[in-house]
Amino acid sequence: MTKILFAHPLFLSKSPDERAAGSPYFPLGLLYLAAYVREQGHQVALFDGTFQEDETAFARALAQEAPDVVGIAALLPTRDMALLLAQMAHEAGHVVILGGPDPTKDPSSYLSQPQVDIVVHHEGEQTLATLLDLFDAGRLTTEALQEQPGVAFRSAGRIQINEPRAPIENLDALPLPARDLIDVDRYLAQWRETNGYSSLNIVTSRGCPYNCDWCRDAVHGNGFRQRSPESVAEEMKILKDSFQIDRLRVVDDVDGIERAWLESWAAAAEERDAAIPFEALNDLQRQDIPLLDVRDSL
Ligand code: B12
Ligand code: SF4
Repeated sequence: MTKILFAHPLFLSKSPDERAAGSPYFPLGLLYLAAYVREQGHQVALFDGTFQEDETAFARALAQEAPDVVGIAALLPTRDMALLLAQMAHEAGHVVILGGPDPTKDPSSYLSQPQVDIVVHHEGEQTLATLLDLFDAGRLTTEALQEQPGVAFRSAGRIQINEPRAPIENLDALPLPARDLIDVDRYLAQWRETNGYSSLNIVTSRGCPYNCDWCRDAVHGNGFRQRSPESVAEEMKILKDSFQIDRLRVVDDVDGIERAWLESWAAAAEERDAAIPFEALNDLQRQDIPLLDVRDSL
């Protein structure tokens, strides 16, 4: 069993814009990864920079958790902090893996930094689990990485970027995000203080069938995959009962594509007393009165 410490390198204390927005969401990608590799038998811990003073808290987490591997997520605005945490983990002797939307877009710009050992690009669950299995077996070597889809690494002084891994087709087979690893109440308190209501994020699908130039190589690819309405409604029920949230934020790449799905979702949520008002990144051209009626029931 390999122990991995995941890290979210966003510190509100160092991000005036995020602090002013007062609407923090913990990135669900890391929680999906943690739930998945935990289910595969690996040990997980998580460092959340959000409410920490500065990066010295990460040094404490490294010492306390003593992980084998450190996995850090990065977006463009958190790149510098992700690389700083990677440096600290590298100096403390851990294997350092970076992943998320920005390393996916440009693995080389991360691997050109010596503190980054491996980049996982695109959807991360299966690739990361394979890397942790290899570590466990003492075989996390450059030779073994040659065979692995979804990774980028340095080999003989050059950066090698392997093909993406085939996407997970059945999203219902994934365990729910490991929200037990974060301080959800702290997030909700922050929401209530700044917005007067509380909100948590949720994923109902992955991928997007469109091809807008600026985001063509999205993390979850061109194949649109949707969870079943029942699985989403069951997760909503858990969130509603456990945290009494006022709203949901649907963080799918794109939504509102399949009207029949939305109608089934509304029915499944009503059946379970799981309906919660939600917001999403939706193209307004897709809206019409019947659709808004469906949404009104959530
Ligand atoms: C929802 C969303 C938001 C929401 C919520 C963000 C949150 N904190 O949850 C809001 C609206 C707040 C937001 C804000 C911003 N966003 Co945004 N957002 C998204 C969106 C649509 C989905 C993200 C998501 O939750 N996906 C679902 C999860 C399950 O997937 P995931 O996070 O990608 O994780 C998977 C893999 O990436 C990988 N992975 C992730 N982390 C790690 C770590 C390791 C170690 C490993 C191995 C793998 C791995 O495995 C995960 C599971 O498969 C993406 C679009 C996209 N397709 O990625 C843009 C996206 C991530 N956002 C983007 C941007 C630019 C921003 C902003 C900077 C916008 C702005 N100017 O303010 C801010 C930054 C916020 C911040 N500081 O975190 C860009 C990032 C581009 C880049 N190169 O980094 C994206 C990719 C949109 C785009 N196409 O340009 N965003
Ligand atoms: S996720 Fe949005 S911006 Fe990206 S390709 Fe799909 S519709 Fe276009």
